[in-house]
Amino acid sequence: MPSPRQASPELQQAMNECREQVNRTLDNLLAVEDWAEASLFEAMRYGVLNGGKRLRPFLVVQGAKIFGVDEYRARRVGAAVELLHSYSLIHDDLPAMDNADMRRGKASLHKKYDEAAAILAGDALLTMTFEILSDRETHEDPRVRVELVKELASAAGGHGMVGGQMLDLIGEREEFDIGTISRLQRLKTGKLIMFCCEAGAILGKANPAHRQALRNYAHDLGMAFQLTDDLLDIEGSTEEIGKDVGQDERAGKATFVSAMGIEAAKMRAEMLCAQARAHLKIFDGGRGDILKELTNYVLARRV
Ligand code: GRG
Repeated sequence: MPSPRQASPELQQAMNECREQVNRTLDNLLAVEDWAEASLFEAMRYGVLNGGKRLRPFLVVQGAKIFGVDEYRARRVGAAVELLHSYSLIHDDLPAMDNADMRRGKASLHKKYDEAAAILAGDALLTMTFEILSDRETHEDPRVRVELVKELASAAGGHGMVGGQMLDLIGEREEFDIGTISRLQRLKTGKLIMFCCEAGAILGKANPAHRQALRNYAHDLGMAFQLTDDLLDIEGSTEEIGKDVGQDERAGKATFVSAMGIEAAKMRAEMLCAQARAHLKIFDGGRGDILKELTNYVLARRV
């Protein structure tokens, strides 16, 4: 198998800059004052501002850039997605789900605080996501705001991330075929990543062909990202990924790696990334180049 290329210094720099800007946006959105319920906001801040690659906001910002969207707006949408993503990680770590003590190299939220705080912080982050998307500051056109809300609700709900999480839990006690594993991963990880890329097209009122190209790219990138996540659970270290490794195997989870083996999973990730890059050919003048380059980061990532 060819070894994955490293991400370029330009991509690393763009990702670092975006992460810092998004962290500032998140810090502002989660400002806490001397309220009686301030402890809830402390827990929310802990769950969101405790590291994280901010890959999903990067996808929103880069997708939006293709269509010349104002970066402030794109960053708001990216930050909103990150709040929702953080909620999913907080709830995923709860004893009723993955029962994980560590997240992003630190104590998971229910370990740092308690289970009630983790449930409520997650709930508040999820609802805040939609408060931000529906705010006029995100886009002046209400149709754009409604579309963002609808598409994200659909990506994150019962036929999206939450449905995927349910399949993930069922997969701990049932044997899944490769088709069901594929569905699980598309719902749990893929749909949110697809929303991120599509959000740029929604904000920029892109034509249907451009919007579909981004959806196709995101589908393949998301599946490759999940594959590398499964591989890191086997081949990574706790220091690198900031959580316990070997969790999937211990929980008897159905993944592509358990179904196909390590080498076949790596080849599949390579193939998906090549396919993802091909979907971006529709964008002229190098407008899709940074997203193309991102596929190398996904293949090479150790975190
Ligand atoms: C509890 C409703 C509910 C959903 C949970 C996202 C999720 C669904 C579970 C997290 C476990 C997991 C491995 C999901 C696959 C998606 C994934 C790779 C999440 C981790 O995303 P990263 O690597 O994390 O972008 P950071 O920490 O960088 O933000």
